[in-house]
Amino acid sequence: PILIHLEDYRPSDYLIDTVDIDVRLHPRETRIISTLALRPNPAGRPHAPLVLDGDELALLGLTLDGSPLDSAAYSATPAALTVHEPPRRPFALRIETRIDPTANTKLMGLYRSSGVYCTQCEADGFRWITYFLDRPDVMSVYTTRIEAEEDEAPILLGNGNPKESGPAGPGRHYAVWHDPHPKPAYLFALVGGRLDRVSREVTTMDGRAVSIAVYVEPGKADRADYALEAIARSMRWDETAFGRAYDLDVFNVVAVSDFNMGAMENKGLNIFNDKYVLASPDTATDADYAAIERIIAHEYFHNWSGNRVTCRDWFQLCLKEGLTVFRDQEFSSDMRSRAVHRIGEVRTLRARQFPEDAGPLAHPVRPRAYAEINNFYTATVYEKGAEIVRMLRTLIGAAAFRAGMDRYFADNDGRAATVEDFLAAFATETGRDLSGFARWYERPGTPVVTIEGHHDASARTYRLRFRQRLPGAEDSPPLVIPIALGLVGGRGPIAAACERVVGGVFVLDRPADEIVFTDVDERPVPSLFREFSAPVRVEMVLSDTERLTLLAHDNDSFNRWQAAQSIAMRLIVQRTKADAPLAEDAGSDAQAFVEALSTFLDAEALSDPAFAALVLGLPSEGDVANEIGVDIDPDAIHRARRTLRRHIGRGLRKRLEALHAALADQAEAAFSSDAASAGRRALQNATLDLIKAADEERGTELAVAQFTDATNMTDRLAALSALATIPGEAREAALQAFASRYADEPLVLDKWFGIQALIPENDTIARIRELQDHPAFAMTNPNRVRALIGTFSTANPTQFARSDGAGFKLVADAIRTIDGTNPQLAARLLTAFGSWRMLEFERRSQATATLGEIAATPGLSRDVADILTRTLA
Ligand code: HT7
Ligand code: ZN
Repeated sequence: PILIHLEDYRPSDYLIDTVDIDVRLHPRETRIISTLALRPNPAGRPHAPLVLDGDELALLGLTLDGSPLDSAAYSATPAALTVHEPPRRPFALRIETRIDPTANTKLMGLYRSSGVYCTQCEADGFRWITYFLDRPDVMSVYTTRIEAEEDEAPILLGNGNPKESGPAGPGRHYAVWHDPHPKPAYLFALVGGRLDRVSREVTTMDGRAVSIAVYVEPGKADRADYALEAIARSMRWDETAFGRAYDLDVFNVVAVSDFNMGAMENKGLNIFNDKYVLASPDTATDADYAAIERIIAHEYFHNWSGNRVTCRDWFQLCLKEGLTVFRDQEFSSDMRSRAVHRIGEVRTLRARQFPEDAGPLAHPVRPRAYAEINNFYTATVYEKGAEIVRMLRTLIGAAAFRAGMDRYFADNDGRAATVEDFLAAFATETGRDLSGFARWYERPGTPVVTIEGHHDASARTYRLRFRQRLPGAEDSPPLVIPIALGLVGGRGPIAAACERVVGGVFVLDRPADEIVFTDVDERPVPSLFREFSAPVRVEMVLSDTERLTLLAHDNDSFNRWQAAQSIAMRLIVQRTKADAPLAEDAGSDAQAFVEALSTFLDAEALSDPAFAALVLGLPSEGDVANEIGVDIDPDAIHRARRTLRRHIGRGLRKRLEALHAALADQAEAAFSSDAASAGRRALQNATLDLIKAADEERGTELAVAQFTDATNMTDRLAALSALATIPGEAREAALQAFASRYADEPLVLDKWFGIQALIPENDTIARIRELQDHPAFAMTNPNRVRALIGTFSTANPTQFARSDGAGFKLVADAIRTIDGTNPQLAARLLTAFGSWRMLEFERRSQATATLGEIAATPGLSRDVADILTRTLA
């Protein structure tokens, strides 16, 4: 594959000050006339040819300053338009192209989703619409004229503010939009279609009236209110938390049903996957509401971190994505429970980013080379990128962080910036040298921090020794690791002094270091990496008793949860390795844990149900596989986890029943999506799950009742999930009832596809093959594919990694089919094979054979070929 290297970056030879783009929408023959005000870039090469990017384009017309160009003066291919000797002064190029939006199944560039014209230009989709300098450091002021049949597309939306609109010949109309803020082409967007709308006014902190609106498919406006209010909350929060106000007269969000990712932050015109817009109590779970709020906020926050300050090149992707994830995390924490939210973030990081960093697709947060940029929208760039920003704040403190952010925005407004520009703002603000810290952007892999503690009773000291290493890169210079910590005793946190701990944080910036606390009378338990202060693996030998001290007495909620997880992990790993039959496991080693959970539930379940639900949740099968790391047998992990759940369920049985009943009684008559109500439902459903683990019959009884009586999707779906793992009539009847009730609701049927994809039984593969023929399923719709095939490959390890290879084959077949229509989607599905080397020999051999078969497929896309080459390397 041809690699693009960061070190080869050079400024564009030409700049484009303004773009006037005229788009005449037509299902098959959309015409685009784009007029570019070009000039040589003083920082570029003099006398360079002008090479504009294209992809599968046909040139219909070309003029320079109003005159047609001589055919010898330029050359045009589907992939590039080259003007050999352009003028050495500003000049205007008028380019006419024609495209077929209906045939566009890649969902990049201009395409149609359920008849609605929409665009997706990040990372390099604009070149599918017209020839352009399609790189983020070329920033232009855009005016967009959109013309369409009035019947087909009564709504016409563009970037920026609406300027004029009116009739354009019989049955046709047009609208002109102008965006005064210079932007790169990847933020260009337009929409044309028949859409319903909800809207309201907001006033910014500087007194600007802004009309915010959400556009959805006809008939779905009643499900758009939550998203609309989430926009208003996001705007307010960015003003308060970061001093950032909105900068246009309108802010529009459009929901479409065919979309490759979650959403896109186009300037003033965010386009969303409808999964992250539409919500009603009957169709959306609490997790859906939280995701909608988060993604609405994320895309809105890009208005500053991404749009006003954009990226110089795609190697700097984390500059906008990591920072914006950090911002959306902080927003969600402020809207909901901070501790509960942080635990959720860390679970995602460990489930998605840690394995990526440990496998063949590992890359630095700022990659140095890529073959296909669309394959670098990864957990590493997004989630680890956000952790780096979080560590920076921990290192310099909240006030300096805010001042640094202000400086970053001020110094880089209207610019295409780099990671160096970002760090420079904080270095200047604090006077600190951040060059050591910058290594986080360059080093792939999850660091391991090993810690030993020693209490000297006579000296009344407690010594902590730290060592850090980066597996596979042991000789690399140390990272700067902020460790938030404290000491905990049998009655709670211990106030002990240590001069190297400032504001509760010790900074480990050497390969090894040690710190000493004084005035420590009792032997303490260290509470380390509070709030998960750095994205590392921690190795420290602690007994279950010590961990239970943390669960009971730490004042850091994250570490209380972590203590319970660590014990559960040890118990599952031990059972996996022993792999004793269910009947032989008496569970005596789990007794203390079960008792501690019981005490915990009595004391806290009803005061913080959301947190209690997390403490009751065991590490997933994937978490356990990642912990063990080699020779994985997913069946053994599944059995071990099920056995432990059964012990816990049996040990807590009475309490669980009582809690389930009490929580069901507390349910409000009218549904509320707020965090308190969601927490109550989370705990109720966690108790149901454990009751089922202890006693399938009782679990079925409770689940059937809950399924029938549920007044919201969270409870209905939790009941269905509980039933889905118990073979029999009750399961099939509930699945059938659910499918009939939601036959006309594609997004809800996705949940139904997903639940069946998760069934850990041998028949699941046959079930999935059958579901692929279900009228509601389509290989061309990314949501459907992710719900059925994606859920199977990422969350059903026993069936995906079956030793006969049937699971791998199912997914490989889907990848090959999808690659012909939507390479981005196919490549994402393929990343499920990223952990194949962890598997035991037989499964590993099956994975190699399947990957080999994919590799032998003729005409693979660059997207899939890139992931495949790296997965097999
Ligand atoms: N900035 C966006 C990333 C993106 C994307 C979105 C939709 C379809 C294709 C895409 N390629 C890249 C979304 C975000 O992270 O905010
Ligand atoms: Zn983003």
